[in-house]
Amino acid sequence: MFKKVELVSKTLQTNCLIQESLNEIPLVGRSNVGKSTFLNKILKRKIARVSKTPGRTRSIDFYLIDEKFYIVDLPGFGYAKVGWDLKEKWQKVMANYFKRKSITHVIHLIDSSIPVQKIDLEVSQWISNLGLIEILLFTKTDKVKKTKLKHQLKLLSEKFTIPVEFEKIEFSKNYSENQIFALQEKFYSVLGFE
Ligand SMILES: Nc1nc2c(ncn2[C@@H]2O[C@H](COP(=O)(O)OP(=O)(O)O)[C@@H](O)[C@H]2O)c(=O)[nH]1
Ligand SMILES: [Mg+2]
Repeated sequence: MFKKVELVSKTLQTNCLIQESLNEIPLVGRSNVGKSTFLNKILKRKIARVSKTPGRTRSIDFYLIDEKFYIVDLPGFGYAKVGWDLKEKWQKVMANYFKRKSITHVIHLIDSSIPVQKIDLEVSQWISNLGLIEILLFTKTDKVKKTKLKHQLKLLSEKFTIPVEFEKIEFSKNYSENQIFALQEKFYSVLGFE
């Protein structure tokens, strides 16, 4: 489905972002939620570094998909050790980034294998205050027993005030080609492409 993927811009300075043009769909998540793993799978190449040390990726990376839209990898939050928790730098940088008119939806990655995290609820509220549509993407679903997964995702979803009509997306690093293909299609449909 994604035919052409290019990393077109990588920057830490929000005043150096590429011009607003095509739609862009940002990915946010706590450090270690599995964001790089997800990106590598959905982009089908090892573009994003899967890091053993949380909180390392701090740039804003624009991936141009089929010359139609961008998937934007944002710095992880919630890793206070490197001064990159929610209140400090993350919010400052993000407040600037999220002013962009080319953003309507935000994909918020949530670790399905652990209980809901306060910081995730704060980010969710923050996204909602900006008037953006939040889509929850549950990662690491392979770590939860199959018989428990549905219940666990329901429990987590209930903590977030996302309108029921919005799909919650599931993901595991063990997903097959076909499952990845379906996820790519979802990106297209979320942004209103065929
Ligand atoms: N079991 C399992 N582990 C995962 C999954 N996704 C990521 N991980 C592990 O979680 C850790 C953090 O992953 P990473 O992609 O670097 O997270 P990031 O900090 O959000 O970019 C790594 O050790 C990954 O191997 C998944 O779907 N299933
Ligand atoms: Mg990462």
